[in-house]
Amino acid sequence: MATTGKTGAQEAAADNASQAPATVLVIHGPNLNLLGQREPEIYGRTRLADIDRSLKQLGRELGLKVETFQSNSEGAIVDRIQRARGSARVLVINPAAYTHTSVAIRDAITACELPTVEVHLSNVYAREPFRHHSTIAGIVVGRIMGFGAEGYLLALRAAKRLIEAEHAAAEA
Ligand code: CA2
Repeated sequence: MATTGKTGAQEAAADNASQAPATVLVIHGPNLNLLGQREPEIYGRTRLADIDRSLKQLGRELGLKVETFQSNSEGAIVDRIQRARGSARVLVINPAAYTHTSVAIRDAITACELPTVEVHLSNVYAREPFRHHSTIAGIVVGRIMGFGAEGYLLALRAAKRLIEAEHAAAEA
């Protein structure tokens, strides 16, 4: 896909001028399609479709367009991140198990140059040691974990703040 070649601040200025709502892309990694159907003691009873519906509703309230994407495939997630460059303004991602293993997803996030918020339903530090390492922790703006499905809504509010900060920087 062609990119605009603009910086984040230039994108912000363009959004402002056109009054188009900024797009936030939310990506859910492998097995999150099972949310609410298995292991509710760890991941809660809320289904992924309910999370996506809540995100779109909050997006409307915040003046944002929310696009959601789930895949069990690392390559499909990399492809979706690449396509977001130049169209989305912020990336919110729960890479699920790929959090702990994927250099490819880390490299895609770096290449797309989008400010990124990492989300986890559970507090990974209260779980097995292999969940303590995140390949993307060092390149994201911030991480939200341990608040269940609510964490995605907190991340969307954080995304709104990031976009507002870019607008302010573009106008300064
Ligand atoms: O806490 C999180 O959000 C995780 O990213 C979830 C991943 C896990 O591998 C990470 O360490 C932490 C697992 C997602 C699997 O989701 C399921 C949902 C329902 C039933 C089974 C798995």
